[in-house]
Amino acid sequence: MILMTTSRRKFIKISALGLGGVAASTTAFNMFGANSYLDELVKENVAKKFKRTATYCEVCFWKCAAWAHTNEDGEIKKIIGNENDPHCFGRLCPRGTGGVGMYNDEDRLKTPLIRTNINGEETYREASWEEALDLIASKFKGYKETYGAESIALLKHGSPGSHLEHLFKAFGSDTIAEPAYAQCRGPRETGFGLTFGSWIGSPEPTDIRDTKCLVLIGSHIGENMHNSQVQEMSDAIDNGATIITVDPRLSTAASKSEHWLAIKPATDIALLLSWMNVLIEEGLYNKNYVEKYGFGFDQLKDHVKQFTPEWAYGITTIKPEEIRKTARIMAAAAPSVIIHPGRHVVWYGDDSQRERAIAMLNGLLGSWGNRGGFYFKESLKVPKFPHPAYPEPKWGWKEIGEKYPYAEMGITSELVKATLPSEDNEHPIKAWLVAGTNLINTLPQREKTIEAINAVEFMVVVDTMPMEITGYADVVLPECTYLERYDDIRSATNRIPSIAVRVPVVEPKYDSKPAWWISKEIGERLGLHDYFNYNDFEEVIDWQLHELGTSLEEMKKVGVKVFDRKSGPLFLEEGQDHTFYTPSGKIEFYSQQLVNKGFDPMPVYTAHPEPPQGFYRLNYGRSPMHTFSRTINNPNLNALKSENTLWVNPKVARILSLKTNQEVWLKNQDDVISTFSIKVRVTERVRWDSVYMYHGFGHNNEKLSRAFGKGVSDTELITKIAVDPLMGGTGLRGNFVSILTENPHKNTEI
Ligand code: MGD
Ligand code: SF4
Repeated sequence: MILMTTSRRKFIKISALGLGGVAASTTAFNMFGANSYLDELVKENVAKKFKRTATYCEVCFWKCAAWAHTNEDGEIKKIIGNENDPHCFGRLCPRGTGGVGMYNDEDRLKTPLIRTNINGEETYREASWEEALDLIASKFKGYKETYGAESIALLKHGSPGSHLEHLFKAFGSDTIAEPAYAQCRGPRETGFGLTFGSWIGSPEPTDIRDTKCLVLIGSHIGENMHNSQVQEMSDAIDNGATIITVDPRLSTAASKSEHWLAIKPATDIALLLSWMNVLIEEGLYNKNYVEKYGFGFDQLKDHVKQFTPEWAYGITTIKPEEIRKTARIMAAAAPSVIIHPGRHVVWYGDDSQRERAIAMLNGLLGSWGNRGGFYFKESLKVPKFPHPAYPEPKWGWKEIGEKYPYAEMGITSELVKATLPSEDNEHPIKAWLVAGTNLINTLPQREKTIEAINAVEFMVVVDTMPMEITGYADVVLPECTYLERYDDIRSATNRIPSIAVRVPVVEPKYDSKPAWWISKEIGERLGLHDYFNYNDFEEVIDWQLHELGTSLEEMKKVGVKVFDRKSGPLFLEEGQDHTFYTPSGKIEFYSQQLVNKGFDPMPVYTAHPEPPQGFYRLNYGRSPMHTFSRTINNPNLNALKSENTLWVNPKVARILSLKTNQEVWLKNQDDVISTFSIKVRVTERVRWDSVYMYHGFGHNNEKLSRAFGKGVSDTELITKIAVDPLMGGTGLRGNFVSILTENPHKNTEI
């Protein structure tokens, strides 16, 4: 079955209207980890000739602070890391240095577009901002009058999201969700929250630079390229830290590890339970720490007694001696050991419990609050620019769809469901505003997403690029890129609190505008002036910075400002009392609150479906050169990696007579066939029971001139999900594919 996009809301391939493009720059990059002497030289030259402007990167969500350099003609020539930034330590990753490609991309959205029907044919016409914003405001007013403001949903990601969230809350809608929760980090926040009473957050409070042992479970630092984390890992390796990687694939991190445990996919909880068994049975856990800070250790001891390495071997395929050896290495390093929580952790539906097992293992080793383990993070609270209190919505994301007791943010997939017409839907969603998220390549079960898009009465998309999602909109608003705008002050948790500013480096190209302006303009039309009581976002930032004891003028000069910690030391003192934000005030090895809500108090292993004969588990991950689907068309980053490949084990290649570079198509368990082909890469680096590809490729909008048709989209093959009963995360890794060597679309027009 090929998923086509024909419907009432016909997908329109937005044409490259407006001004001609500026030539793409594919200059050599200052690659991450490059020669520091060269770096200095470049910085020096750059400082002499060019003007520098403070910004922070939006290529991914690590938000590294940077200096963008422009020449006398106002052209952006270089972006380098801000030397005082704890997120990047003065260096950007290759994606960050390629950020200028977002600005240069000639395929960018150039002007507002409104869906129209000409001679029975749906198309877009260019519109003025005035017309597009008036239309949106009048539609929003209408929905509010008839169904309540709550019936308008915001689906968002990244910086534009916070501006639009302010608009939505001022208007009376809290029907808001983002994929960074239920498709990404949600379960780890639940698992760690239940155990330590604290979310992990971003950046993760992992003291990697001082660790003696780093355990990565399906988290491929080095490929997912979160800047300071990668740099710290490289320092830790230089300092002799042991790296243990648990991954069915020899990832870059695994290749740098003393121990690569090529686990059978979907069995990680069994390994975690048996590691706990070894630590407890051999008396290797951190006894003083557990006694002082732990709750429910005796129940845990009883619980894991049965989960011996021999038991785990039969499930995980990891040999008992390897399980014991690695548990002892962790214990020897403790408390300077990190079992990393990972980031994209929605895998098999029992993800919050797997994350809880990871948290409990850290608890047994005493790494939480200890040097080389997890530090106590701190951030600075940026005061809100004064505005009236938000009205109280009658319902919002919490009331929609299935209820998940530990959901703490909106669940995108539930918003999608609530948009589908159904008689028992008490809270129907009538309109969507989508900002900075390409839902078509982001949400699993694409067919359902498209069904919801067909059902929604009015849809606005705010994006910088003609991504797939824009082709379904009624109104498309072109946002300018992060290099052309102000955004919120960046304040994130870290060892020390810091703030960074994003100042426009250049004027917005074409007829694009920043999200703060779009939100304000819609807000003014909706009668919400008091929530947008400023002319320019510069005023908001300057006011906030003065409240923080600095100013925009100063921040333009320094880009980043660090502050002293106020919450106390980074780590626990020997024997120090400490209260955790859990019901017992301790680290909860046993969770009564889970029992009260009908869940297992401690994680258990459950077998997950296996690939049927002739199928392989579809495993996917990040390319170090790209972020999701957003960067694939970026001229600089596309030049580094333009398509994904299918990693296939030599054993499988032999059975199917596959060769490296051979073109194949994939068909999943629900008969969905990949739209495009993908080239095979035969490699021992992947297990025989799974295949692997980078996420984000396989774009099907021709207007993405570099990305169209290049590689396969993992998302289109993810038609089956396993939902986490604790917080609603959508487990994506239970999909299986067979490999087709003949073009299945030979006689079909795609
Ligand atoms: P992208 O596909 O990169 O990721 O989900 P998304 O954030 O939706 O889409 C980003 C969109 O933002 C693009 O349309 C881009 O053009 C637009 N954009 C970029 N910059 C700006 C800007 O400054 N302003 C505006 N208005 N728009 C901008 C990511 C999500 O995907 C996450 S967080 C994870 S961890 C999951 N990963 C994942 C996976 O690995 N595999 C599969 N199959 N699905 C996944 N879904 C999740
Ligand atoms: Fe940008 Fe790389 Fe930092 Fe992400 S890690 S914000 S892409 S420099």
